Amino acid sequence: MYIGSTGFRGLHHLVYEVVDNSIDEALAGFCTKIQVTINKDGTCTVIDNGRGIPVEIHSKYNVSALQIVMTKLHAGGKFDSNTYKVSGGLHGVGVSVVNALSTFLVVEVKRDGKIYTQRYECGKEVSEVTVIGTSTENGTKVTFLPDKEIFETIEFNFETLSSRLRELAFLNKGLEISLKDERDGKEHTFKYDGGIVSFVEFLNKNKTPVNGVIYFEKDKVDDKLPEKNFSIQLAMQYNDSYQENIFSFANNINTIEGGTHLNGFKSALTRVINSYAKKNNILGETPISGEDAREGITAVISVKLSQPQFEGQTKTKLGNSEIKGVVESLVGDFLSSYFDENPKVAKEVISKVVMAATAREAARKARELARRKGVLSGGGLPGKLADCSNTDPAKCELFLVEGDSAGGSSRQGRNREFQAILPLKGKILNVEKARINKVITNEEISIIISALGCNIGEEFDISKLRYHKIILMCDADVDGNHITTLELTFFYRYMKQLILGGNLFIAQPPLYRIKKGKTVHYVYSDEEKDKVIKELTASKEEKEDASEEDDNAVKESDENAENDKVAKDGSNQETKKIGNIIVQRFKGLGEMNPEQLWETTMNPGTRTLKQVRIEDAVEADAIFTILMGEEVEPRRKFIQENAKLVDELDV
Ligand code: 0RA
Repeated sequence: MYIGSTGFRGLHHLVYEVVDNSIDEALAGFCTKIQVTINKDGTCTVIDNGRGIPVEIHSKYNVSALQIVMTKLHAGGKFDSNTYKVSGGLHGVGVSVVNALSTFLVVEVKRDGKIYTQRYECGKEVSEVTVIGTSTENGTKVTFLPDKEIFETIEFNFETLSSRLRELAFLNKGLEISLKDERDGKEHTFKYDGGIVSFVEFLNKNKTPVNGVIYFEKDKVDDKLPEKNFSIQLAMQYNDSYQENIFSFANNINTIEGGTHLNGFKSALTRVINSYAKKNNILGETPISGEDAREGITAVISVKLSQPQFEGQTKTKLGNSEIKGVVESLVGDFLSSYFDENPKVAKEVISKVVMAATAREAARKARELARRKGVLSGGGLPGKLADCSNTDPAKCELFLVEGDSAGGSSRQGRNREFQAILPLKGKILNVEKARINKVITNEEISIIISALGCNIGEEFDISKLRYHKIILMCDADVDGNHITTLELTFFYRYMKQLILGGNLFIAQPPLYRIKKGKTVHYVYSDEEKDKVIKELTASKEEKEDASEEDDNAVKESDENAENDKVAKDGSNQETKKIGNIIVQRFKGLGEMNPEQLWETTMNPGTRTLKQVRIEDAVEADAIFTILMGEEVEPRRKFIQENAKLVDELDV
């Protein structure tokens, strides 16, 4: 499929595909403004002030070029072969795909003093190209309604569009991109004359930088070999945190799986820092590793090339092998002269890096010690781990369970063939505030690392992963959510590959058990509980009990201590009766018996798991920084703005 999916992502890709065509116009130097509007009727409009799609009759097809661009696959508007096309989008298939996937689409072109329009339904023209007015301006306007027969949802999300458009504005210096939501009036305009320098400043907004942004760009244009054209932009700045935050792009596509451009940059950075440190005698006892060189770095690397090869699970890994060497040598040359010319910055950066190396060495020693004591892997598994018997990682699951008592129930309730249990002592270390040596020597974290077997950071090796499903299982309360957040922070910062690979899940334990006669319902939210109770009381015989039911309904809404007292039964679970319906509230995993835990939360046939994904890497980093980092003020602001979520996030 060209748009990748027919879900939420694919829907938004439609907009990006249209916008990509406008960005091509901007790259060719003819467009300065792109305006995206989510209309009240569910359509989306993209307007640009480029040259306008050509309208003249195409000699080969004997129809308007506009109609060809809009209805023929791969026509994509790339008539003039000398503008080297760099946009990725849907691999450049063009707006005709959007058209084919839309119930209707209307295009308007301002060109040669006139305004032209044509309408399409399900990708097919339903009118001629018609002149509807005059204009002294140039540009293209596309309005489309995604086909609800094709897409699971056709409701556009403002925030999703907003963060991608912001990213595109950063990547295309000076281009103005605006987004308006006519459903509620929300509006954003993005224009960054600093380009990716502004991007790095934005990413470091809630962090403390240690130097100014270092910027470098280079274009390699060869008129005789346009397919070899290549450009690179790099912006980087260190901050005083321990996280590495590098965003790489190829042809404006966020290569979340990295690739040769990223590898080239990393090699150059490590090499230049090592040689500078050696030359200036600031190298400590320990050699500087790549991870040391990147501790606290925020960087954006954006390359453009004419024939990108995208690989990997989500086609977001740049594969062109020649690019590694090209980037490594360009960045290497630039950085070494930059450090020579800016010794003050070089000193700041390198002393930070040397500190990182020292801490890492301490961590290594601690790990060695731990290993010798048998805490970490090296063959031995943690004593607390109740492992499964199957040894095929693809079939195995590891539950990280909150607390020993829940650990006990889940150990009894599980299927020991493929489910392993690791009980954790409550709150693990907040890795956002700790350097690697502390992280790795933290008992709970080291246990997680050794149980998983795949190590962390640079030594991460997915082939050693012992379980392909890792399931975070915490109580459905404020504390449980906090623990989940801490665990997510750890996985996001130290084993991001597991999230990208779709290995990380969050279990969904039920909140209530509702029993009437012999039927039992487990429900997972208060709304669902109310719905089930309503359904159960709606039946005929229940109506006879109406008065009793009313009494109990009043009692139920009255959540006070007295009610609790009445409600407690011997099993330490909160129970309420509504007529002949028994509603039992689970206050924690530990209060469920093993069979209940299996049935509701662990049994692959009946449970619900939430898969953890990174929808938006910029947003994810910002949220972890704000929620788990040092600065209090941004956190306060975030909580105020997201008041509804506070309960869930518990910060
Ligand atoms: C083909 C040729 C030219 C421009 C375009 C397509 C074009 C396509 C889109 C799609 C959205 N906005 C667009 N703007 C322009 C070049 C035409 C010329 O040489 O004047």
